[in-house]
Amino acid sequence: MRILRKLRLGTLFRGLSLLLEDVNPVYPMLLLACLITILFLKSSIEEETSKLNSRQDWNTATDSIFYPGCIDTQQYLGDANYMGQNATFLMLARNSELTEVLSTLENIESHFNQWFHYPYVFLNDEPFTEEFQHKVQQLISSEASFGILNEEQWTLTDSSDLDENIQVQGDRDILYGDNPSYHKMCRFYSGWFYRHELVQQYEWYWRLEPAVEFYCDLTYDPFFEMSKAGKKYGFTVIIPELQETIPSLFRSTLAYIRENQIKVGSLWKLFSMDHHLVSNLTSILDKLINYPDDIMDKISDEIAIEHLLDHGLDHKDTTISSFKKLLSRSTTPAPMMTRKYSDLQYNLCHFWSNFEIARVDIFDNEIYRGYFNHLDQSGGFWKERWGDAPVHSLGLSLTLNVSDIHYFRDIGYKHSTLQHCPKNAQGGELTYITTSNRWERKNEQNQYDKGIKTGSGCRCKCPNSAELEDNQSYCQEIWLNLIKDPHPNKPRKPIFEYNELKSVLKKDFLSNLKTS
Ligand SMILES: Nc1nc2c(ncn2[C@@H]2O[C@H](COP(=O)(O)OP(=O)(O)OP(=O)(O)O)[C@@H](O)[C@H]2O)c(=O)[nH]1
Ligand SMILES: *[C@@H]1O[C@H](CO)[C@@H](O)[C@H](O)[C@H]1NC(C)=O
Ligand SMILES: *[C@@H]1O[C@H](CO)[C@@H](O)[C@H](O)[C@H]1NC(C)=O
Ligand SMILES: *[C@@H]1O[C@H](CO)[C@@H](O)[C@H](O)[C@H]1NC(C)=O
Ligand SMILES: *[C@@H]1O[C@H](CO)[C@@H](O)[C@H](O)[C@H]1NC(C)=O
Ligand SMILES: [Mg+2]
Repeated sequence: MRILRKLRLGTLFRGLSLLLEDVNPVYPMLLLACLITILFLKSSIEEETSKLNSRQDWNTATDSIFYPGCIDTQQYLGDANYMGQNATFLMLARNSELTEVLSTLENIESHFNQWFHYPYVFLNDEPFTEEFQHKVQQLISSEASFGILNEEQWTLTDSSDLDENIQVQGDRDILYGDNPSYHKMCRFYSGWFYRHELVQQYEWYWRLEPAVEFYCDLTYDPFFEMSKAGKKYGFTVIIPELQETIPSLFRSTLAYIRENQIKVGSLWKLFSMDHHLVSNLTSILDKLINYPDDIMDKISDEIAIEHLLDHGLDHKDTTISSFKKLLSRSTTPAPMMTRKYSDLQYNLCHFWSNFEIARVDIFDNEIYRGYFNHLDQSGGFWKERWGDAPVHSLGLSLTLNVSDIHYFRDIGYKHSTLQHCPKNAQGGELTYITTSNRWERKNEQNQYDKGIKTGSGCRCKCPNSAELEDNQSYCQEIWLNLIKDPHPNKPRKPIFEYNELKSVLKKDFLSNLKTS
């Protein structure tokens, strides 16, 4: 390819030189320089593109894509080993959101459910109108049930300072903080959805919201594949929460763990930052060392200061530098770690819970229910604006391991302004076969993105706007490191022992002293 390009360039250049024979020979040279620059820029852009996160292979032994690209759904459904699961879609919605609800349903039916016919559960804090129920039923290829939430499930507290607390959150511009129904929605999804009688009839659910979009076809059954792989919770987006919405959520979580002596799962590592990096530290160093970058710096300082105190001042540069370290330590207060509790801190990461494919029983158990009750009693659902997403993530990490979680990387999904849309799998685009003329795709509707070798998507059509995987938070990085870890369930341990590390660093210090 490269050689061909060069050959063509050579011909072009010779052609141009003939044309420009009478012209100052500098011009063709300039032209050539321009062309070379353009080619160079093009290839360096190509190289940058190939480094993008979204173009990497993320499959590991702990979590990988079920089927990259499309599969033959009719053959899949006919396989003797295939079993439809005891599963439903679940959506909480208002009557006023009918248009947005129908838009979600069109999306999920055309991209998935026209082949699988899973039922739907719709929930609302007031009765659904006839029109709502009728229009929904007309659109879907399966059954729908419509439920109402009771008083207990859709409430906050009868405390007299409820309004004031909500208003203060508004004054402080906390996102949705001054919206009581938003608080109720978060509380409902945190602790009640799985107890609703309609949801109790199923083993699995797929949560949907009004006005979400799916960009690819899903030609296999995610419930069945999760079940086969022993997965319990699936997500499409992991991002950090806004700290102001959850100031005391983590402290409350730690209290629950302590009071009930819970042995957390390895999923806990995805959400908690451990500041206990070196064991057996002195109490001063324990305050000074909080992040990996602090370790070598602070212990080297300690060695220099100790040496100075033992040997006194002389006029050597190293002694002066040690003296400066002592001075700096005595005049700099230890950093304030306002969000650190017993060496742990919530890193704010959470699975974005507006999309979930999960088992009902990971919530419907004693530990999770106890956790929700504990949180509910602390008042955080109205005194603060705890979202159901961080509550689900932290709550599930009490019992689940990293290996119980599946990243649905191949599901292209958009909610509000954020989206994840996968690259198609190269050569994995089977012909789209619809089961109803309603979902027929004509002409350009039936044209999809070009695939790449590491792609996972089936017949995706991605928008041009920002891809989350390429503009991601540290949360994605932590997830990747955990699934790459060959022993993700091993408990986290401090990286170093203080005395060992100190003796190594002290040798360095002394040998530098000799040479200086
Ligand atoms: N029935 C009912 N549903 C609600 C209520 N508040 C929220 N919901 C539903 O809960 C889901 C999430 O609520 P939203 O207010 O859209 O929250 P969000 O999606 O995080 O925020 P946006 O990005 O602003 O849409 C949606 O399915 C809503 O339809 C309510 O008061 N009654
Ligand atoms: C589905 O699961 C629910 C909850 O576990 C159970 O009560 C119900 O009997 C199951 N239904 C079928 C058809 O297996
Ligand atoms: C902790 O430090 C003390 C002295 O500072 C040392 O005697 C002891 O062996 C250390 N403990 C461990 C586990 O290394
Ligand atoms: C998580 O892993 C630990 C250690 O391997 C294991 O004992 C435990 O049963 C696992 N938990 C779940 C929910 O699978
Ligand atoms: C990354 O996200 C930020 C904020 O969400 C946005 O302003 C920026 O344009 C995005 N960059 C890319 C390359 O998508
Ligand atoms: Mg919404």
